[in-house]
Amino acid sequence: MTLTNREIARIFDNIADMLEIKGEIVHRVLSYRRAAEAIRETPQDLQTLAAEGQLQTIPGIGKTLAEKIEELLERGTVDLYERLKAEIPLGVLDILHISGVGPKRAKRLWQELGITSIEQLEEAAKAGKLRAMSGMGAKSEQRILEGIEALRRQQTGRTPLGIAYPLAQEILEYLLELDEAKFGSVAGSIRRARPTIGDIDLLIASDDPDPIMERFVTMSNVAQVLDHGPSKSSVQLHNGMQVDLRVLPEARWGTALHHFTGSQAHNIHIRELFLKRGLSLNEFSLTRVESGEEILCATEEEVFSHLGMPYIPPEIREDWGEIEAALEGRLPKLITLEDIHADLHMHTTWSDGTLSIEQMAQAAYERGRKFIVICDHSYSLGVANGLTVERLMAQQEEIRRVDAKMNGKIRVFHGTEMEINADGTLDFPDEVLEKLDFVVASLHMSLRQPREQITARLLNAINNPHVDLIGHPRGQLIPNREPADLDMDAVFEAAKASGIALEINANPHRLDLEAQYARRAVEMGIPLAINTDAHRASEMDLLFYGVMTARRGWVEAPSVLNTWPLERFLEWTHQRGR
Ligand code: DGT
Ligand code: CA
Ligand code: CA
Ligand code: ZN
Repeated sequence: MTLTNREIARIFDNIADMLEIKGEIVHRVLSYRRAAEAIRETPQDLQTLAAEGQLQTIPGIGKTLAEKIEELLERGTVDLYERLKAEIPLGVLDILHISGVGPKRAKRLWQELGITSIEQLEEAAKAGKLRAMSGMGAKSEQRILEGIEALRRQQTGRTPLGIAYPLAQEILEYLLELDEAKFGSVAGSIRRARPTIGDIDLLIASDDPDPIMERFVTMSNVAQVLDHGPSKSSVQLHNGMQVDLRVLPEARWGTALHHFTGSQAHNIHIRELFLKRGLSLNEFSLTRVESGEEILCATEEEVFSHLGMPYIPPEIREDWGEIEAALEGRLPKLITLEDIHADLHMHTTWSDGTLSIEQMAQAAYERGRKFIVICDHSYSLGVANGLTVERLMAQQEEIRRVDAKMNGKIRVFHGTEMEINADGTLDFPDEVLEKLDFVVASLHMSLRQPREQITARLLNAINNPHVDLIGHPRGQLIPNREPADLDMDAVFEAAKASGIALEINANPHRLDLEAQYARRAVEMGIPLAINTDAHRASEMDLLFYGVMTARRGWVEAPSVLNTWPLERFLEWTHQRGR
């Protein structure tokens, strides 16, 4: 298979990057860089040019580079590239492409901290581990995280909810500091809790928009002002995200918030219903089509009530049946954060967590949890320092000790997050699983297996009577890793038959099960658990993302294990043979 122009250009770019990391003379680096650029712009096939002996007609390509191209076309690689690759991991080049990280820094991250991929860098920056390197501090860690975010945006065009949501809140709060701003809200896909976000939409009620707009377009994280007016302004931030701000009078708040929350499909359906009643709806108001009379709605409740409907929560405004349900008085009573008082999946220093069992228990207690299950990884997940049977049993002693020490303030149970191996086997035999209070089984490895194989693997875990919960069932990572190719019909049927529960992993990188799947699970009567999978205390605060996702999936509190009183939870596990 012959390399294309693009592939050859890419190899030249990689060579340039690697020479730069090695500290080669600028001239040599540049010659590869320019060649890559010229090759990308060459309209003819390099193969054809080579056959005609015309490679040197490309600007920037002399004898040496022409020979390299010929070798690439013939062999698919060149010695120089192979030598460089043996020396420098390719992942280091990905790091080089993060804005704010130059070749010197990429090299030091690799050599001093052993970081050879963007994922590792992200993990280290979040954990505050980059500070160990001279010249790096909390600020530079933050900038690197922003750079990673911007790079991912270039690839997918969307930002994870876990990034966009806190950013939107922060900007809104900053603007609401002004006296002219009466109140405000995040709107758009963030308010609907979509797992990924295109742009941020903010609304503020005010009679005096100018100072608010001025403060907005001059924020320190603004890279470019796209639009600056009294009712609407838009900016692009340094991380690449666009933010739209609308300022409007309080009397029109309801129609505006409803309009800019969307979804578009929901809005269109609602507008049709209004038209049937002789009313036209837009972001400013309702208008009687015949008389032209305007009806203002100061709240969203008023908008819905003009259609004889109760308030529809934003998370379910997707035209997935919520409008019919509202009209027929059968909207679900969606679960709330307050309904949850347990967390059934978290890690400690026994595997890859950052805190001890006691510290995690304390942190959970401080957050109002009444019971938790410690579920560290099992031994097949070597990278996560997974537990052997011996260590698992030693851990149980410590858990019992901590549970006793907590003296009923919070109950601490012993579980595992058991690896479902690539061949479908499970890490612990039944007689070990019987000794645990709760068993989570998860897929982490070989997620790209073909559908039949990976489905059979998961079914094997579901059908094991000692497994209580499947952790993050589909294995996606937001925004970059697609879910595994599972036959979800088969998964749901097996789950139903075995009485097992499925997880909504609350970590915004996962949100797995996603809303639509959670909804199907509930419709089939399969219990769910909303867990943080926390590896540090701060990750316990991400629970609300799981709740938002559940709400988006029409989930009500009784379907969720974490809302049950302890006695009911224990009864459920006992019924399952514990
Ligand atoms: P995103 O930003 O791609 O994650 O998704 P949204 O839903 O935030 O979309 P966005 O920012 O384009 O617009 C925000 C809301 O404004 C959207 O959910 C519905 C409303 N909207 C915007 N443009 C239109 C439109 O052309 N027609 C209708 N019916 N609604 C619109
Ligand atoms: Ca948006
Ligand atoms: Ca928008
Ligand atoms: Zn986990």
